[in-house]
Amino acid sequence: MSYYDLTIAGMTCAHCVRGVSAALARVPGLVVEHVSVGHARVRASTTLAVDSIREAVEAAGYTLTAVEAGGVAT
Ligand SMILES: [Cu+2]
Repeated sequence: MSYYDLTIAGMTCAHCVRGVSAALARVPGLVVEHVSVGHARVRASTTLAVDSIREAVEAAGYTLTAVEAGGVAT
């Protein structure tokens, strides 16, 4: 498992935070650590394609603008 810090455009309020949280929670293999306006931190196996994260965010109506892979989560 690795951390991914996601930068997400289009989020403005708590409603957006809930929407993104729900969308990310539906991605198989993804553990949602934290979501705030414009940002999310998730844990995922290194084999999970970033495309899956991108698709979930975009299906919810937001735009994934950056993904930063963090350290290995224990
Ligand atoms: Cu909102």
